[in-house]
Amino acid sequence: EDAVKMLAFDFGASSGRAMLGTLRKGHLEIREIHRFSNDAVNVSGNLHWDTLRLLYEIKQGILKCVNGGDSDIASIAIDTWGVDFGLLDERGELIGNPYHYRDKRTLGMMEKVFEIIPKEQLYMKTGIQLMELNTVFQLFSMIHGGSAQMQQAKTLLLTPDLFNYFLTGVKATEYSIASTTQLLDPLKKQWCGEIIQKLGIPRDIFTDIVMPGTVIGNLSAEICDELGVKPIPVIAAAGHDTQAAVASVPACGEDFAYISCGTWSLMGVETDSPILNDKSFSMSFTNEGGIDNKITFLKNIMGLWLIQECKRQWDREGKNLGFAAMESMAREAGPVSCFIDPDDRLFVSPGNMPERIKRYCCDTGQYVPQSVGEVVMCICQSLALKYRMTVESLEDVLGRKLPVIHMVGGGIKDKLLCSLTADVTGREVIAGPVEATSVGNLVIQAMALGKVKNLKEARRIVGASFPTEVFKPRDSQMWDRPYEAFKNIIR
Ligand code: LRH
Repeated sequence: EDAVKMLAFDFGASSGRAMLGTLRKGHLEIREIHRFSNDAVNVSGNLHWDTLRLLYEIKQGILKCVNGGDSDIASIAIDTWGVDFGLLDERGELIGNPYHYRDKRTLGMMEKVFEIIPKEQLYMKTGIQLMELNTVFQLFSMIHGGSAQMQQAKTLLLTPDLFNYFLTGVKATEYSIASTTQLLDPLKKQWCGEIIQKLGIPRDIFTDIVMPGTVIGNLSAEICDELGVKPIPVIAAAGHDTQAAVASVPACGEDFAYISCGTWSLMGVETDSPILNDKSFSMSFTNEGGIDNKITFLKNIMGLWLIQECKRQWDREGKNLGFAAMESMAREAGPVSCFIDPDDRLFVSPGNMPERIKRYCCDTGQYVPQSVGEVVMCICQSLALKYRMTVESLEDVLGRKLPVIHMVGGGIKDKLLCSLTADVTGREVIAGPVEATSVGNLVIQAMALGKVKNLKEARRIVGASFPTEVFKPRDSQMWDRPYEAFKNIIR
């Protein structure tokens, strides 16, 4: 029969999973093989990823898949969060522990870079939203601080490419993840040599760019030996999780807005070419490289990080609440008249989030949320209001209406957030699939294997294989006044 099996590894900032996908007669079935938490580690004041543990989990995933009877997988692909990287020395060994994009070393680096390259110029040349966590500012902080690691570095590999290298021994940079660095020319789809050179970053640490769907190589002989498996092809699908998620949006037409809901909320549209003008710059939209030559024109919004980080604090205090419990407490609390700007700098770093949210409300002269339910409600309302602001800005830049919003990703398990998004934006929300990134990763693998023609067909397959839930807007006018209050708070 014509079934094809593929294995997807999807690493988010808070958890990772291995998903087995089976594509049979235009239908994709997924099965979770392995799931694990991804915990950032603070070492002497610096925040790092536990990269070697993640490699261990990849091996566990492959083993569980093969030992569970599915040794006949056609390919493997890995997607991860954006912007972060590892450095290799001249022998190809990893130098140090890769840093987390929330590490404080980038503090103040944007201003320093803008002294060398004015911010409008940096935006127009890369099309990327100016955010402190971008690779460009991470690298500059190392150059500026005289980092010994940087002096030793021969190769830079972004996180998914680093894992591809650990698995195959091949060094390559996949285009979608490269575009998150703010060092890529979005028109030429090549490294922006001028920016790299002006900032004093060594040009030769960057490897060649390969397009999504490229076969990187087979599992290396050492890995096959260690795991007792056959050499399986490793594909650079979309290295960037956000692009995998967008590829999974089950829309039929071209005209849709999406929100990829995870640690971040990535909200935008798909376009054929980058939008680089004064409006896109002043509204802080990013042009990231996607699948099938598409550009995702979107905004990074803080997202469920706010809730995840509250949960971590409440866990430390011994409250031990699940996300579902937190959601029902928020429903019980009902609408609260206090709002935060989810993207305020105050909320970027890890720590006591409920306390910071209360402080924000107090400093802005608003009601201070008290209970768990009120804090969670304050976050969900504020996110929905930010989505409304973002969809209105998108319509402004594009000059057309966006009546439907597709929400995908783990965050849609929070139905309060989905229904608030519909109510507050006054737009229909179509929610699903939940496993958007893994599903996107799998359909891109299927495209690479020649089993799916293009993105359009991939989306049709997703639509036919996974359920969606529709949220119609209710009482939207009720949110007009809160929206005005919200806009005043965020300036
Ligand atoms: C979401 C994401 C996002 C990036 C951020 C660092 O997981 O990839 O697109 O901006 O992580």
